[in-house]
Amino acid sequence: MTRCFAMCKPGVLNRRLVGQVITRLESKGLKLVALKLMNISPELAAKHYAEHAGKSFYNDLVSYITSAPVVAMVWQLDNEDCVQLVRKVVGATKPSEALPGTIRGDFCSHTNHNIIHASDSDESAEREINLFFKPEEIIDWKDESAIWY
Ligand code: FUP
Repeated sequence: MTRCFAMCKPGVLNRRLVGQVITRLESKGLKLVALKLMNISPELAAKHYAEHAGKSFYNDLVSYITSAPVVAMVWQLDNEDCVQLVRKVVGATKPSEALPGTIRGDFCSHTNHNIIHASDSDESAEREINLFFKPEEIIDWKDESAIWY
């Protein structure tokens, strides 16, 4: 079993796109095991984006991610491919490189507002899931339809 942290970024609620983003990931067969509407504090933003501290876009990134509520999610798959699969559905970081059919390819046009975050490795997934969710907020429900995906 593997997991991936994902997050609808500020603006997605305003654009009424949360349902469509979740639908893309669900339709692929990914299992939603945690979901939370929340505001991100500057402290949490700094921890989440620690690897980007000092980069030219860092300050904009932190002020954007703290500017409005986000939808934090944990997705799960019963094999080792969860992060890779989520990132395929999400698409490339730059909307100009994200293929049509991906979430970023279909719903955004600027890198700094690229609609969704997804962990880029199993290690960052574990770190980010622990940053955003308590263990009891993750519900690994029994999935009787998994054999069909
Ligand atoms: P990703 O893993 O695809 O979200 O991409 P990164 O971790 O490289 O970047 C994190 C976020 O920083 C992106 F979602 C958007 C922002 N960013 C910029 O604004 N400009 C850049 O040149 C690169 C990233």
